[in-house]
Amino acid sequence: MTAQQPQAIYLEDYQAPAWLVTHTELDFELEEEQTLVRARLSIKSNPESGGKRQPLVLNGHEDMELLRLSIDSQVLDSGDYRREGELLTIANVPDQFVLECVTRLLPHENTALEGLYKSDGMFCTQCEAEGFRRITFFPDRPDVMSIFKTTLTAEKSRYPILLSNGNPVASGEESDGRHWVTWEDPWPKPAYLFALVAGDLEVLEDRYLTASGREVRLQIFAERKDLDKLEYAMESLKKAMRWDEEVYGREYDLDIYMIVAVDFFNMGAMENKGLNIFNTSCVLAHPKTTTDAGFQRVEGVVAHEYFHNWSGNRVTCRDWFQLSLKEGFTVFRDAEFSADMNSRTVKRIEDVSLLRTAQFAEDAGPMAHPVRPESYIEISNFYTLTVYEKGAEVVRMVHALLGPELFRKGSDLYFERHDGEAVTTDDFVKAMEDASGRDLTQFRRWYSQAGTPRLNVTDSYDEASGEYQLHISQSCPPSPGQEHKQPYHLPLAFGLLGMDGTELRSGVLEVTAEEESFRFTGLNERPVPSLLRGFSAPVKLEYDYSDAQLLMLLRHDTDGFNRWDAGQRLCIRLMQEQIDAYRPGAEPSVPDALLNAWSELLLDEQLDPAMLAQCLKLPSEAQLAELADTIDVVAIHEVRKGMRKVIAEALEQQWLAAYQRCDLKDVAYSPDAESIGRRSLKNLALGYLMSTGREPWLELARQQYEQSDNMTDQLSALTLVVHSPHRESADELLQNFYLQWQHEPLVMNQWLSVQASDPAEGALERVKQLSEHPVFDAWNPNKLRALIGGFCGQNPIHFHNESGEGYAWLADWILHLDRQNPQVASRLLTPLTRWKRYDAARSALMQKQLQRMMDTPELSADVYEVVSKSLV
Ligand code: B3K
Ligand code: ZN
Repeated sequence: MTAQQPQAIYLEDYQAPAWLVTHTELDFELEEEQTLVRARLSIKSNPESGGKRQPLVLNGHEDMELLRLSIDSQVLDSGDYRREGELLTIANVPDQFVLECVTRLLPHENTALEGLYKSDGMFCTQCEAEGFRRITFFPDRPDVMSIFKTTLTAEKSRYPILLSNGNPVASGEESDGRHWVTWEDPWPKPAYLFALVAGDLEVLEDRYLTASGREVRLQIFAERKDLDKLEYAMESLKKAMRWDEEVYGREYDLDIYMIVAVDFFNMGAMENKGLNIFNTSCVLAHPKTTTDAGFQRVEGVVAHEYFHNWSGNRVTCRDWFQLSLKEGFTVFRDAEFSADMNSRTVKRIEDVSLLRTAQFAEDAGPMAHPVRPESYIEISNFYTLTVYEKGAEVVRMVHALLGPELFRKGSDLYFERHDGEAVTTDDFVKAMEDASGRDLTQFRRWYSQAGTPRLNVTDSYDEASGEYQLHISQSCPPSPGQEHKQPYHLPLAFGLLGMDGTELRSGVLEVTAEEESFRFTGLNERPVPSLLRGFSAPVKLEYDYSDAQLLMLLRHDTDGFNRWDAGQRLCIRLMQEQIDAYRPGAEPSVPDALLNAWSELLLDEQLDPAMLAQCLKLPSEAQLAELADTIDVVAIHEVRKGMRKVIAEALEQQWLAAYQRCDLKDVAYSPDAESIGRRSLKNLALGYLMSTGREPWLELARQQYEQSDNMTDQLSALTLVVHSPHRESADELLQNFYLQWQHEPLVMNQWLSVQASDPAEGALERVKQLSEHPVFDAWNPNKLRALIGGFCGQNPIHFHNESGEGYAWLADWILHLDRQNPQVASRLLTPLTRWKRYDAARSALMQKQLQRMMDTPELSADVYEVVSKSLV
């Protein structure tokens, strides 16, 4: 426990800022041992904050050294202000004044990677959410928007590139080998969007002509060795710019758009105005070193950060409780972009799978919170799947309820009405209401209530009258601080099918009541309902389907998503029965009806391979865990593995045929949707073949490993061999892979992950050894996520080993990392927070580690919040 426990802050306490900063001028002297920052803030009282003059309160991190403070050129002495914790208060200030402040920073010692820090010798920044207060004293809150002018001075030979937001307006050289550049950003912005970069970087340049004919200079910067990995990001950026013009009518608003790739970064990327900073893992892409999933991530993240220019930067958040205003909306925008660029159904399946496993688990755990949280201790803990992914689902439902035209009218109104403002999720919904004439009062509960709603559907059919009814009831389980929930307003997309697959009806029902029925007439047979098509609302839907009905939907549903979902439901039911009845050594079984249906699908050459690959994947262990009452990691793992073997053996010839059909041997690698689909089916087929345990397929995998010209096929083969019982081959290929790729950090992350998730005996020992390996770097978040996140998140049978050693290992790491990088420490903690979901012995062991952390003095606010909430 910390000496003084970190305090929560509440949405209901929000007050408009007492002071505004109209202009911010920053001078950085970047040196090896220190950085001096001179800030010049033009401050005036906020006429909207309620009259009475208030003291000036600025945020400033405790580690920051204050060298000088003046108001209108009058230097203040220490009696004129008070510094307490993160706050600096000046009691007497005029109505309007210029505050000057000089601070001294030590970026090379900044291991939290927030504020100004060094990544591989270059200077860079991360200011969202509250990093700017580590650079200078400032009202560091998103509703204070200021026009920034920034001058960077540094030694020219080490830091030839000096970048900040906006446009470069002046530059020069000093006699001592230093040079400087001044940047001006004409758009007022909150401090969290400030950025600078200084380094020795190479650049890929391009141009973009906006719809209204303005030319924008596009630049992507990276270290010299990565210059050949930037083209895909550049193409993605141009596609995103075009798409936002066409779909949302949004144009870019500066003359220059820059992206910089850095290797040390706490998350994926950051949308700083005109100067995005990216984790290398989300911008570098090359067929030899990047998998298909990696290419798609680059496309999606480049687009996401670009879309923020409107949904986030031009219209920003009033306070951090409103985070989903920009994140939920922007995730919805990037998901639609990716759907338009690739396969819509496959993108939807991938997103829903993530939601159902990880977000549903979050919604059912101790950190559950509404899309718009009501309180937080540390905002960094709220960059969650709920705020991002569920937030995107909420926007998707608005889209479904209004339809595309009215939704576009609503987004136009939102951008026009709030351009240059810091607003709330309510303002977003209001714009949608005003543009459409719809009442979304009840719908707003999606923002304020946590938890995953359940929809229970039954039906009745009257043969004599041909009348069919759907009876729908909804409920939502309690979540921390919210015992009772009110009913939600949601769109339920549906179809009614005849048993031969003919579609009899389709449409969207608007569900609003706790219980209600919908009536359909003129039906000559009892239909099979296809419910929640396209996953039209983020709920758990229960309907008592027979196996025959699910098989029919798997074969015939016109909604691709529900076709896939019908297959998943069948498998889940089958797997759950065997998990519940599991005894060590039991032989899993798969009914012929399912094998026949899969065989039929596999032989259907007309089917899109990407879609087929999705349909033929068994639900993941994580998904089965989320659905269990008490999670039995061993039963889940063994049943899934056993069923895979049965399916592999029964359909061996079909898998081989699919493998051969999808092999793109003589075609050059391309990350287009069709080729990605073929590779995913091919590698799925190879996985099933390997599951038979037969020698020829080991040879096939080794051959693929050796002969493939791309990382997707090479890494798939490596993973399958490493995760198979063929230890000798596994070790040989791991060594070979290491020697081939040891100088490519992103590939080495994969090498670590493959081993961290290896289910073979001795996994904990292996990851402990890997943590001593030269490629592992405990200061680098990507390496930590690959090894520690990989083991604790992707290797459930070993992390949850009944000895409890996996839990202790994770807790040791968290306590170590908490002192160096609290954000990363707090994120890695997630698997332990789920302790209540496991059997008594395991949950006691997990709880013990949480308690051990809780008893540790001086925990960061980040880790303290997660640990203390988990123990309740
Ligand atoms: N807005 C950033 C996330 C910042 C996280 C700060 N802890 C990236 C994004 O969502 O686009
Ligand atoms: Zn975002």
